[in-house]
Amino acid sequence: MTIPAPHSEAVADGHPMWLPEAVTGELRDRTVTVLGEGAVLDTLRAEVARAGMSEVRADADLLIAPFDVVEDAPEGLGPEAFFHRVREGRTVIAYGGPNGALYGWFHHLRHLARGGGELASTQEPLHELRMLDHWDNVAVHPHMGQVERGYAGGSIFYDDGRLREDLSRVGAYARLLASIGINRVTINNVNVGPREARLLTDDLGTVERLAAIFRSWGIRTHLSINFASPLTLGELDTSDPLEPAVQRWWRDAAARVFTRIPDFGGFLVKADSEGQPGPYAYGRDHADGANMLARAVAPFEGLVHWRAFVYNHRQDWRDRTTDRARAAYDTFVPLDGRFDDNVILQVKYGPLDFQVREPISPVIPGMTRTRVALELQVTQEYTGQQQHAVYLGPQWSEILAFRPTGDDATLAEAVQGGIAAVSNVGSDDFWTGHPLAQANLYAYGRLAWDPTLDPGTILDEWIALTFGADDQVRRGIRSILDDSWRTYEMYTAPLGVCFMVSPLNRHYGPDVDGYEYSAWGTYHFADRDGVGVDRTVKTGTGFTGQYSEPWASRYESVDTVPDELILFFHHVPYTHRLHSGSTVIQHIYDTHFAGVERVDEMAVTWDELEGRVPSDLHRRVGERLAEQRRSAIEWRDQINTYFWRKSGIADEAGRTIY
Ligand code: GCW
Repeated sequence: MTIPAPHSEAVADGHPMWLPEAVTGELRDRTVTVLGEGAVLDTLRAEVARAGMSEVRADADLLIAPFDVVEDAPEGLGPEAFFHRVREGRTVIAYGGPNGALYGWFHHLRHLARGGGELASTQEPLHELRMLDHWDNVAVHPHMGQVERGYAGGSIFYDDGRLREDLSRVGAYARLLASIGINRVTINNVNVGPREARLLTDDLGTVERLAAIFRSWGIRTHLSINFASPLTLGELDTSDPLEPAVQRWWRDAAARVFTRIPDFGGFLVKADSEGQPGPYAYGRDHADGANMLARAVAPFEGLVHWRAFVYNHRQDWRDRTTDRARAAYDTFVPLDGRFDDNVILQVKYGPLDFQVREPISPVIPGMTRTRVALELQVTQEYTGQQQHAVYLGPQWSEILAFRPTGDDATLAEAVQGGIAAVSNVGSDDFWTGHPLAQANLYAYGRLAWDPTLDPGTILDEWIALTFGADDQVRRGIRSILDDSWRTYEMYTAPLGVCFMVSPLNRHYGPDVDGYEYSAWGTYHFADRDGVGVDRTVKTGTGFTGQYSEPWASRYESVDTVPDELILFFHHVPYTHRLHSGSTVIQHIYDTHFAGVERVDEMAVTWDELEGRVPSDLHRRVGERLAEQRRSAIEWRDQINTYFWRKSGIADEAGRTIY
């Protein structure tokens, strides 16, 4: 398919992200038959009309129909599955249920954008639950703003205390999410303030309106709740989960929501975590808390996503026996088997907090009798805050392909509760601040659908759907984004040591000791001889013991730990030699110099695309690359200087260190 020359599409609302009108150009004036009824199929009918297709009763160029009426369609598949065949100029999309029909349609658009041709493909998502969480506040938070860790302007839902009047952008967003197979959305921040708590009570109308928009695109809506609501909303004097009045309060609250929103998804809960209330106040545990809520939503087939992000955030840095990395496992693994079936334990991919490099959280393979969901962060809190071009597809793909017990199931297969991630969109004209960060949202959806997809192929899809068929654009953006995650890793905190970000500047930019003497439990322990955290069983915090074999032994020994994680697991001398052949100190210098050089190359490549992508978008990315370069140099120089001063060991190549 040819997409017309670059232009800034006239969309009142800003750039259309992927799926500009041009994508469906080839379908104009073609005929289609759509069989089936219901809200999602109505949406699909509007889609084909929008593409300029006309509906006919028979002999259409495109037939969209349920599996059972299509000859040689596959059998035994679920409602989200579809079969897509293009043969001799005719296209068939056979579907299991309405969502499958929609997903098949978007699969067809992807196929056309990448050049079309004959094809026969059957698809079904690995996981039933593919979710995006919004950390959007209804009321502007004094420190966190409208969207916590949001880097793309305001919220697309709320503005300064209320639901936006114009929700057309939410509709456009829901369509984009449907195009990548997302079927669940949580519409408010996990840190639930007093204004947000009212979404569950007198402001249910807001939830209802958003749910109606998402529903038409096959997406179910969830709400983050505050565990102490019965108490803080002034109705009871306790929120003890074992107290019958509290249980009744939640049952009533759930009944109210489900009466108005019958396909409501359920509750997401951050409890006893970073100051949020929870069951601990009453001497109860997380299973008591989660099950109480689960029983309130169970009659309506609702779910409770209970987050495992629980640790002591008021730690004394002098105390070497407490290890934040251990916290989630120590808290939740003893509760394995006690959670109700409709509880999903939502676990961040690493034991700390969405760092550029962490080992997999041992909680995920450790909870064999609990439904566990993997949580990723599309919003780039610790990966450049949508100022830096960092394509996270390769990181997620590595996480999903990890084999927690050696050769058995991958992590993607092990997470029975599906996948969730924090969204990165906002009111910004380009949706994501950095236009190239759209690729992360796109990739998240695609990997949640099929974790085995190649991140490079996913990029090709996103590029084709967004910029059309210009191969120079494709090659340019691929060369900028393919290794950008590793580039970011090169110029920031080295070898899995984590953090080193600025506490004062909201985690943006370097501050090597910024968290070193803080209460947050994220330390690197650099001294004149070495750096890293001893988390071994033998001499350290014992964290490596939370893994199964082969990882427990592999991480325990400096001889077998992967280079990129050595400082997460070990405190080693600067002169320690890595598997790569380099010493730790020389590795730090080399990667930091090379990282900045790679950013320079990214900027040159981007310049060459001028005139081939919309000019406003070209300008925005250019500005962000300049900031990325400035910031990368700052990282390089602060990290290199810090370690040179600590170690007194010079750079072998004699480059400038301050
Ligand atoms: O990464 C940290 C963020 C907090 C966030 C928290 C969490 C919503 O810095 O802003 O709070 O994680 O995941 O709950």
